[in-house]
Amino acid sequence: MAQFEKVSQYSVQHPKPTGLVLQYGTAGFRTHANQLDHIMFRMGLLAALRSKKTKSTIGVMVTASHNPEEDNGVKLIDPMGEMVTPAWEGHATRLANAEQESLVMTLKDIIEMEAVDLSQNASVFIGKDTRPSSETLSQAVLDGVSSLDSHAYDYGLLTTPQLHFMVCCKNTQFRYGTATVEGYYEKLSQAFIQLTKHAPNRTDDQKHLLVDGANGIGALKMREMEPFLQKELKISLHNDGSQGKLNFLCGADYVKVQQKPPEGIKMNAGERCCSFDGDADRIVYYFINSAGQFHLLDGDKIATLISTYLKELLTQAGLDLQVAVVQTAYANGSSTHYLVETMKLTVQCAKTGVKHLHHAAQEFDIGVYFEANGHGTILFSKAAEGRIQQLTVDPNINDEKKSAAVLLENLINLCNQTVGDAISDMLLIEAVLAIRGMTVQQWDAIYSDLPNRQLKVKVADRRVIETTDAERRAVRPAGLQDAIDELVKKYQKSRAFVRPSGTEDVVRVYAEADTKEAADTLAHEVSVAVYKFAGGVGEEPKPFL
Ligand code: 16G
Ligand code: MG
Repeated sequence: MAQFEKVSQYSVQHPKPTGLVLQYGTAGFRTHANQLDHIMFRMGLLAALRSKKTKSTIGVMVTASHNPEEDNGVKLIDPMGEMVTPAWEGHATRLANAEQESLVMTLKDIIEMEAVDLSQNASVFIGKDTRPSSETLSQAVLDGVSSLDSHAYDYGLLTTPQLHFMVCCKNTQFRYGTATVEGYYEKLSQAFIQLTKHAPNRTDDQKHLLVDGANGIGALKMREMEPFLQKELKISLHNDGSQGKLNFLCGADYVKVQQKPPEGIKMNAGERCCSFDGDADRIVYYFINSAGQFHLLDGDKIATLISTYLKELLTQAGLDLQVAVVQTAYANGSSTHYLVETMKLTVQCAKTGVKHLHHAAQEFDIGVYFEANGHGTILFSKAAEGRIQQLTVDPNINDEKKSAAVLLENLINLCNQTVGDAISDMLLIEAVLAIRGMTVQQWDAIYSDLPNRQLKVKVADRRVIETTDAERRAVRPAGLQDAIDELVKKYQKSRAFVRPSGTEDVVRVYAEADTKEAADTLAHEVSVAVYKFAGGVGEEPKPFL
C-alpha cells in the first residue's frame, strides 16, 4: 500500500535508537529531548489514526511542563479537549517501542484492533512550548501526520491548555469558542471584564498582580493577552524568558516544592503573586507577610476559594445544583475538613493525575477539581449550564437571582473546561477576590494548613507497592500498611500514605500532623517502613533535620 511506503520512507528520517524503551506515562512521554525524535514522528502517526477513528480533530502538544529545559515530551489530546483515552495510551507505548523494522507492522496492528478506516479524513492540531528542542520535535510530529496523508495545523507556540481549548472549539463546531489564540483571549477576557463590573471602584493596588512566568510559554501568552484585559488587571510580569532559563529557580513547581518565592521577583509585604509552570497548566499563589514569612496558597486553597463562591452564588440564584470538590490524597487535611465540615460540600478523593480528577469531576453538576500542586479547573455539566442560562433570561425572577445567574454564566465562560489552565485559573481567582473584596491574606486565613512533609524512597522495584482507596492505603507488600497505621497512631491529626511515582523511579511518602516536628518525624518513620518492607536500595533513610 502506497500509504505505508510513505510511512517507511519518512520513518527512516526519524530512526528509533535500538533498544530504547519509553512509556506513555501520567502526562505522556517525557525524557531528555535528544531521545524523542522518533517518538514525535510516531505520535504524529498515532494522532492521525485517532483522528480517523474518532472522525474528529486530535491535538498533539510538544512540552515537558515543569521539567528542566533539556527535557521535552509529548501528549495527545482527545476530541473534547480531554487527555487521550487509556486504551490509546497503550497503543502509544507499543508504537513508540516498536523497533524500526516492525514499525509498519505495529501500526497495522493498531489499525486492525481499532478498526480504523484509513480512507477517513484526519485532522491534527499541533502546539509547542518555548524549549529550544520543541522546534524540530514538532516538525517530526508534522512529518508523522503527513506520512499518513492527513491534515495538520501547526499553531506554533501555545500553552498546553490553549491547545486543549482549540481542539474542543473545533470539535464542537465552535460552540465552545473560536479556535484561534485571539478567540481564546477574547472569550476569557470578556468574561473577566463582565465579572469585574461587579467589583467597582477597585484601586490600582487591588488590580495589581505579580506573575512569575517560569521563563516559559505562559509569560509570552500573558503578554499577548494583556491588551484584551483592558487594564482591569495590572500585571507585573517576571521571569518572562528574556534572561533566565525555563523552570530554573522559578515556576509553580519550584515554589510549591521549595515552599519559597521564585528568584527574579521582588515582593513587597502583602503583595499578591502567582507562578505558572513551564507549559502554563498549573498555578500557585503566594505572598510574604510583614514579618517576612512566606505563605503559599496552593491548589487546595484555590479549590476552597472557588467552590465556596460557587455555592454562595447557587444559593443566591436559588439553584439546587450540587457542587463537589475532587482532590487527591495530597490535599491538606485541613482543606478537606473545612470543605466537608464547614462548607458542607461533597468531597471526593481521586488518584493522582489529571485524567483521574477530571473523570471524577464529570460526575457532578459542578465539579471543582484541583491537585495540591496547582493543576485544576471547574467542570459544569450540560444540564447545569442549561439551567444557569435559562435563569439569566427568565423574566419572572428577582434582581438578586438574576445577578447571581449572570455571574455564574460569566464564570462558566471564564473557565477552561478542557483541562487545568494557569491563565484561566488566575483570572478566575482575581475575579472572585475582586467581587468579594477579599485580600490574599483573608483568603489564606480561611483555614490553616496542617504541617506536612513529602519524601522519596529508592526501592529496587517500585511496582511492588500496590495501593487502593485512591492511593490512601497500600495493599502490598504485606505488612507495610499495618506498620504505617501503627506509626500514624502515635501523632495527633496525623495521616500518612505511600505510592509509587508515575513520573520518577521512586516511592513517594506523604505525612501530615499537628506540628512540623511530628509531620517530619512521621514522614521519616514511614520512609523507613517503606525501605524495610518494599526493598529499599542504598542507605536507610535518615531522620529529617
Ligand atoms: C503528572 C500529572 C500531574 C501529577 C504528577 C504526579 C498530568 C497532566 N500531570 O505531572 O497531574 O500530579 O504527574 O507525579 O496528569 P508523580 O506520580 O511522580 O507523583
Ligand atoms: Mg504543566
